[in-house]
Amino acid sequence: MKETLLHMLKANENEYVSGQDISNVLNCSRTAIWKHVSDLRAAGYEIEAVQKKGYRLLRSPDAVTSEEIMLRLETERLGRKIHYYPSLKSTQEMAHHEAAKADEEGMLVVADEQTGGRGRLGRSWHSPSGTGIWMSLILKPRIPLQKAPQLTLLTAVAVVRAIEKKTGLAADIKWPNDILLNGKKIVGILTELQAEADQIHSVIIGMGMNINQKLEHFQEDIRSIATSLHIESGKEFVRADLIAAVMLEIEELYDIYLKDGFGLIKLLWESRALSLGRRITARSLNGTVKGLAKGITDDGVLLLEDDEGRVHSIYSADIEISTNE
Ligand code: BTX
Repeated sequence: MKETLLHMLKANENEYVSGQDISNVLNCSRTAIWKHVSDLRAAGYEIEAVQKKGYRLLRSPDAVTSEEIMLRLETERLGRKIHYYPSLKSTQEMAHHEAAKADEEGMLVVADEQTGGRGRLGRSWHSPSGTGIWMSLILKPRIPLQKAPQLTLLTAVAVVRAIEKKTGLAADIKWPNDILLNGKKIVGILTELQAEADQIHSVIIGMGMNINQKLEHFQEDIRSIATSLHIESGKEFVRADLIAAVMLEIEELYDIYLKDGFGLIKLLWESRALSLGRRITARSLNGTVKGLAKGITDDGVLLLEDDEGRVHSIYSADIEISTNE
């Protein structure tokens, strides 16, 4: 209901929408309308109410609420069910909880702020309120366990394409899950699984996107490695617009992936990858390997040729790209 009201106000921006029209569409009383208007005001919308004229929307906040995303969403399946939280420890943690209960895929968990955002290997992800996009998408593909990393690469391509469409900025992908702008991290992707034996039950794709942060929003320890769309362009972006664009890109690529496999996604990924053909250092729990990044396999595994000509399959690691070679 609140969503329909917002839709009506936005469709008639700068004009009054009469209480009678609203109550006809929503099929509710004037008191109920007033309650919805109060809720929207509490969420940051400036709505003018004038007797005999009706309601007029003056300003919308840069919110990542379900209503703001839904207004912009063009997907068929993904993101059609949204759980929004003003503040949450981690959308990833909440999505795990939801994924275990749901049979359908496509649910999106979004938070305006995360107090315990997670990166890989127990690292933390800085997620201040009102600035970035912190969200987790639940997918339920029928694919074998070892193919799950392909979805991280698919997501990286989708996010890069969405950023380019909405901002004109061309970001690069650093295997496996970082998206960089001018060499600094703008997006982190965390893919986690719920599986039984060899069967995937759910894939939970966490995305942390730095959008409107200024440099001082970042903690000192990451200022030299992190950036935001605002820092790189000087502009401010509507976060819900970017969320809708990311959902659309993921859905398009995911449909291709389910129908035709990883082939096209792999090509798209390779065309955006920073590390291929470069000398890199891969650090993982199993040790450090240095060498030439030869490519990725059809499962999304990185192939690294060391100085003795041996090719290593790297499943998970932090990559450092040599700058002088
Ligand atoms: P990662 O382990 O590759 O990166 C984590 C590292 O990135 C940190 O150790 C820190 O150095 C740096 N870092 C932390 N916060 C930021 C930031 N805001 N911008 C740039 N660099 C940063 C990458 O992990 C995967 C991150 C996924 C985050 C999403 S947010 C929604 C979902 N919920 C959740 O708890 N995690 C995911």
